[in-house]
Amino acid sequence: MKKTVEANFDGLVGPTHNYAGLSIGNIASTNNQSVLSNPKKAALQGLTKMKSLHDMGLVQGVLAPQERPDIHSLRKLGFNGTDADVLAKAAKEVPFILASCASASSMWTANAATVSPSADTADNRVHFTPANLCSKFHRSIEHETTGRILKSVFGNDEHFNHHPALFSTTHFGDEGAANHTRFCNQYGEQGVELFVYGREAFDAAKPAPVKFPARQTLEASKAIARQHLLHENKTIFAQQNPNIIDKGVFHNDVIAVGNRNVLFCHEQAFLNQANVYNNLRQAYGKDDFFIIEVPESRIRVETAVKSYLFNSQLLSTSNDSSSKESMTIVVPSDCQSDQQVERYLEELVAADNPINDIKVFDLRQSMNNGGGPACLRLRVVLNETELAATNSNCLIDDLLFTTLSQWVEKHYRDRLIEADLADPQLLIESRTALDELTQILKLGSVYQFQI
Ligand code: SUG
Repeated sequence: MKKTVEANFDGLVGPTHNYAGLSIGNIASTNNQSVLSNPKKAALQGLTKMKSLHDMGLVQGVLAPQERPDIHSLRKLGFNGTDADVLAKAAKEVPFILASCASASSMWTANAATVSPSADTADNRVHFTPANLCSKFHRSIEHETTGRILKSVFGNDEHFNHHPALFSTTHFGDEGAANHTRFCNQYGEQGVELFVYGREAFDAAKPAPVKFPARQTLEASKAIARQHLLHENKTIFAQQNPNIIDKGVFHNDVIAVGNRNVLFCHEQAFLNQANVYNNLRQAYGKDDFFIIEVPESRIRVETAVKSYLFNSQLLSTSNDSSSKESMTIVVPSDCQSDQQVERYLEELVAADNPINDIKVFDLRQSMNNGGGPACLRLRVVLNETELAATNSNCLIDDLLFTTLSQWVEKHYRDRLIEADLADPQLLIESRTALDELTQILKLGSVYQFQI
């Protein structure tokens, strides 16, 4: 078996990072509407996490941000004239739509796509489906550019199979890897893919949240599993508990995380939770499957949403051939602000399970919009041939970290409020920065202003 790794591709925070309160159902986003943002700090916080994972010996990639404000979308809505005219008219008439077109939300690459490793797919290629993100307008305009960026990072047809996003209607609402987890023995072996959905779109009688939207549908998850050529007996569909969506769990990765033989989740994460566990154990097939379930009496769902305990990364720190599993849990510093959560984490790493180390990151800029460590990364399992076929200019090493940090220092503002989004100078700064970035990462022309 070829040496296989799980690479994490983090989204680089874009120059327009701001707090516009765009995501109903995402409590942090709503609560922080109009707070002053710091795009420079946000980007540097993200880069620090990337560098640390690289320093741990993991393969860490970076995905470029998108062109924002998205003048092209505004023009599609009838605004015309020069770019400055478009911005001024949109700011006057529809400030909320301008804010949507200026969001740096592509930074949360857990929502960029669903990825199935070649060990799971019938054509032995790595499959990618960019998420249509059609539940929120500001995110629905990401998938075309996301597709182009993914193709320029994973640009070899022999190893990579790129699909277009699903139909952009809420019947097929798809939020990508945030609702998808893979379990396996070794990364290079066939795994079990778990798709978590919020509702069934074509059956209104089925359970669904009542207060906040269920962003992912079963129909979308099944379509992805079909087009990724997954094996039926290794694919599981589970419904998220609708009650917790109403408490702010807008993606499954806010309440559960998995890696290899470990599922770490809240006891209320899923509907019919015991069935979900049985299905997973059966599909996984070996008896070393760990389910670490946190009871409500220990940590309430609301506390999990606030601290983002489950929006953690579980990183295997032992190599494939080692028999003893060893994992590090990467959590946001917000977990330290809550005593119960902090105490729980101390017990977790001391207990008899594969998780035995904690790494804490200050990701406050992203967290204010509901984006923790797991939101910021897209996992791509790659064997050595596939890794060699990946655009190596997008893999973090000491030099790229320094180059990107300097690039951020040079181009990013350190304060941004909503009124700035209409500033034509911000658009020029953003395009100048991204044009330079495509050269650093050798992406070719991926942005509309370059095509
Ligand atoms: O889609 N927030 C993002 C956060 C995405 C988190 N991703 C995962 N859980 N994987 C969202 O709700 C807020 C933007 C604003 O309000 O300005 C936002 O889009």
